[in-house]
Amino acid sequence: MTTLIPVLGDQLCHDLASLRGIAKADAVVLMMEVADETTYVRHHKRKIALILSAMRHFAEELRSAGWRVDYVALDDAGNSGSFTGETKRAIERHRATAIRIVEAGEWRVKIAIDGWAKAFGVPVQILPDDRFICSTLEFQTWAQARNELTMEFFYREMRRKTGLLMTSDGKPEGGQWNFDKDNRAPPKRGVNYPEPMHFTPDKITNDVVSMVADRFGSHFGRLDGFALPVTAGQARRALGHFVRTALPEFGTYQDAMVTGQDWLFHSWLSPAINLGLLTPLEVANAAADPYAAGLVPLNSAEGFIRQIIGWREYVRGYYWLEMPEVAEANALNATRPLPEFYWTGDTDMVCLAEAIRNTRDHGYAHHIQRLMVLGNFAMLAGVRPQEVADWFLIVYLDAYEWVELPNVIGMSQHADAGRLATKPYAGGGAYINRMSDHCARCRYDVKKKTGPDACPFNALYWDFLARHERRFRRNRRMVQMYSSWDRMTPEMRDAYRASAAAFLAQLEPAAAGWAR
Ligand code: FAD
Ligand code: DLZ
Ligand code: SF4
Repeated sequence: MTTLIPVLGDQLCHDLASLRGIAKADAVVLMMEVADETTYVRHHKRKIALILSAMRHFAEELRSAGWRVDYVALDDAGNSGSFTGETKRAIERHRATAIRIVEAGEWRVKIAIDGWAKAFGVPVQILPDDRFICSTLEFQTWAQARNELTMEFFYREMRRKTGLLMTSDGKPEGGQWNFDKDNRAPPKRGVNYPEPMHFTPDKITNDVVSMVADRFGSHFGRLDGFALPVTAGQARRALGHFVRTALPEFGTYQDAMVTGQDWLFHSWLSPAINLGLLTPLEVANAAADPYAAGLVPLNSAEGFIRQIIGWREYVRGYYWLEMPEVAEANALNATRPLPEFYWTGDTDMVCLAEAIRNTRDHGYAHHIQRLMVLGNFAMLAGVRPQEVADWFLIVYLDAYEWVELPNVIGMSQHADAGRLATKPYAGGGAYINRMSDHCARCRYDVKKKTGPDACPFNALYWDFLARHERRFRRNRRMVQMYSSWDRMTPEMRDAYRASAAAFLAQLEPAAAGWAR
């Protein structure tokens, strides 16, 4: 009697639910490199290399721990190219009598797995993914009791549940749940930004990198200089390094953007967490402990922990609550194709060019670059949200649909009609100027309102508000913006709209077929 335990590429955790409570002698762990997953969108080259290298390392570790592991490599003869095809072949190879698997992170894969019991004629046990702090069922129960899915209230529940940053009498540390108001400092001159920890690639990684260069050479992104953590041990070292070198300033500069500084005080841990190399609880604890020891200020510890046990858990709950409809949501009826410069970085807008350079070089841009530069521009320009979502899914090393889609469709494009965020994250040049040093280097003038030399974000911002006036005028969080619009002369309003139209008319659309 052999149980087959498929472990998917983002389930690289030794404490995975499917690996617990079963005798190693009765099981075969199946890991599959498959063409379907490497190409369902044309992922960044570095992302494919990261995932396959981490999978190969994990398989080695499982073998060392005494598991029988059947590892199917991408180039193996007979590889069918799909999870379903490879699982079927493995059942036959091992005469497996049962399958045990942790629920998939993405809808597409869940639907495939749901069909396995019938297709293969063996029992399939699908276990909840308890690496998350909040189960999908718990989130559904929480959501059903509310009209609005306010992240802040969800986050408080997670603080209570985990006890993180809570006093012994059940109050939040520092008397407040959220210290975001202390976390909006613009960049200062003379700040020393730490580098993330680099890991020299070993033979496994070098082999994968060569294979990716050969096979996926036409995909977006740079592959040279690969130095990411690919094992849990390395990821833990990277976490320790972040806590020591960057966490104390994380909160203060969380929203800042600086030309040439690709990480600032951010952790760059999302790829490792999303792969399963680190659990969210161990990451959150690693920030709470130095706070308790007086080594990290509360605004930083709280700001960081909120991202992990608040936002990350919240978007995952939202994904499973709202799928599959949310993938097609387009509340603002945006139809413009993605501009070509999202692929080339060839734009005079320094804020966008910088974010795209960082994305091409590392498969990374930090949250404010994603939200207030790349996402904001796409929303103001009226780019079709599904194209925006495909782009984000392709280019970021941490992008899996469960986390990418809510952030794009809900948070950044407002395409879900405000289910995730009651107000669109729209901003003009003034916001980017306040939070970055980009505008001083830009050929556009951030202070100019209209005309060919004016910062395009300014006219696009007002044009967006004008285009969607019927939807947003009554939004109580946008009253101030519409009263500013109302105070403008009709000539000024016309000038904004004409400037936006002229800018949008010269945008070159990306060549067809870029996503798949
Ligand atoms: P830090 O700033 O150091 O934050 C710490 C951790 O908090 C991150 O590692 C991450 O695990 C978590 N986190 C922070 N914000 C979020 C969030 N909004 N949602 C989920 N987790 C969060 N994150 C992804 O992991 N994958 C994505 O595909 C992704 N797509 C995004 C798309 C858009 C349009 C936006 C606005 C945000 C997106 N995010 C995504 C969230 C966030 O930008 C990244 O998690 C973060 O930039 C990762 O870098 P870091 O590890 O340095 O994060
Ligand atoms: C993203 C990705 C890629 C590029 N390749 C693989 C792969 O070959 N094998 C695998 O198991 N997983 C891969 N992944 C991650 C999967 O897309 C992810 O594990 C599932 O979609 C479930 O979220
Ligand atoms: Fe971006 Fe406008 Fe500033 Fe240029 S001036 S960097 S386009 S915000």
